Amino acid sequence: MPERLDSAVEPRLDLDPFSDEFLSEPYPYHERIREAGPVVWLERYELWATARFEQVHATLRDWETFCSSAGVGLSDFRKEAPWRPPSIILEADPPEHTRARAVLTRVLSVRAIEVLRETFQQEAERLVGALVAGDQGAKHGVRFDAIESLAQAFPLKVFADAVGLPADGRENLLAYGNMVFNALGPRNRLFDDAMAQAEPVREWIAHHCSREILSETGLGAQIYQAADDGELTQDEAALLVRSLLSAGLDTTVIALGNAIYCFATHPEQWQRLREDPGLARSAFDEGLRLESPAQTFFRTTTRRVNLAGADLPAHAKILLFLGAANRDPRRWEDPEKFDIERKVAGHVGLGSGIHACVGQSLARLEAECLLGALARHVAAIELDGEPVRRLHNTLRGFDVLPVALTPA
Ligand code: 4MI
Repeated sequence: MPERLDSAVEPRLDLDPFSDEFLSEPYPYHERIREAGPVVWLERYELWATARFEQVHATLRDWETFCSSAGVGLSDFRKEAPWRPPSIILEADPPEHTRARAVLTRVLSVRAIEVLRETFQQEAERLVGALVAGDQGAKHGVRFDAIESLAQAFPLKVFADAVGLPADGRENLLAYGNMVFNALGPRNRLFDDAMAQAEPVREWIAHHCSREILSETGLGAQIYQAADDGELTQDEAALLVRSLLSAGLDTTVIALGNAIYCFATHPEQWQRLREDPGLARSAFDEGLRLESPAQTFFRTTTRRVNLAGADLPAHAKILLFLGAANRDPRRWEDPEKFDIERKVAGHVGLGSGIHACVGQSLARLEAECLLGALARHVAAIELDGEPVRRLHNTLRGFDVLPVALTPA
């Protein structure tokens, strides 16, 4: 662990951001961290942390000082062996990062994925239409678990199809994603449980990164095409497909679930969306801001640096509270309000800078199609029982979200 410099004056806090208590209801803790100072020292893990928008944003953008190649979780890859070979995009710095990023930037660009829109729209109509028609006679509307029936069902179909995965076994992506993101935290019970649950699917994932398994036209095949064109080695192509499988499913499932939760608890915002389904895209972003699926990431200093008065030595880990930055009253007016018409651009729910989510256009396309179809077919959406939270070292979302829909 890095030594604290003698001159360090930043506030010291004795909180565990990875405890069940914190993860169940993080926002009061976020406020304590934000208000204690721009940069704080977390005694329990002996690391720096920031929950303010300005410092989170600045840290994300300064990749030369705050690097990713030592891992973006608590573990420092220079001191501890990672649990899997590092990602060549997430856990890399320029210049290595640049080559991998260029391939995914192209394959996942707005223009490249526009060809998926029609299929996504049809699938969203089919899924929502079937749900709404399923139980017309029900007195209190149509009742189901929105996580399983919407937030999981839709990406499991359209994202996995887009990548080019076979139909069989794709639900393995859920357990794998759960492990990838839990493994960014400390070795607590959540970490161990996620590892144990995903152990049986690790071989399936590795196998499904190979060229022979993937369809000839999907995103996976396009990554292998980049290898054929000399941009990547074949091994790097397999690792970039692994990145798609790691980061592309669980995140969107949680984000869609959180958006549905926001609407179920803010009926007036649902009515706004119904009046103007064109708001679906920015509504999704407002959900990302208010209930950020990726709550935290770490960076590691490459040199001694002063951050808002705190003197950080080289090789120190810093914990960034993205979810808290997205509710920082210094940056957002009425930060706790779900307002789908707010100017939400600039939130850090998808990061910022060279590592900002490379799949964000694909995620937004999924959300636009699913929320748009719901807006056209659903007059009202309400909670229909207690949602069950998923406690998770990085992601904030639900395991179960019982809802009742009134068909339009
Ligand atoms: C930011 S979430 C994430 C991104 C990339 C990867 C995993 C998770 C990966 O494996 O490259």
